[in-house]
Amino acid sequence: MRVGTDANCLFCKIIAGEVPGDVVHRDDRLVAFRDISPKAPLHVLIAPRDHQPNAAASATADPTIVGELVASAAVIAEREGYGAYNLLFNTGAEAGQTIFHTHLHLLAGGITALPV
Ligand code: DGP
Repeated sequence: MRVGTDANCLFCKIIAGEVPGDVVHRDDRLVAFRDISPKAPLHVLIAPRDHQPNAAASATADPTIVGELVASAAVIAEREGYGAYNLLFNTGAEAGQTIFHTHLHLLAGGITALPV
């Protein structure tokens, strides 16, 4: 699958290493990095390399990718020492989405506020 990027997208730049990010996991399909404004002791954003504006668009463009994000969340949570966690996709500005590159919020250890 051809991986699309958007030159104006912050998360595309973090994925490409052009903007610094505290990366906790990367593979050929996705990159996970700590949220700059954490709402829990563990707050990681897991983003596909392919630029799509939201989770539904990613699922349409690449039907297995959303499952891969969820599976990687389990691996990262376990590696960070958490057996329980929350997952969230914000979709649409009215729902609190601010970065229009698909990302799954992984939160664990006690949420202090919803990341919306
Ligand atoms: P959302 O509201 O669902 O679009 O989440 C966007 C998240 O991205 C928000 O929790 C804050 C985070 N964020 C914004 N800018 C940066 C950045 O430059 N680096 C990192 N690591 N996270 C960022």
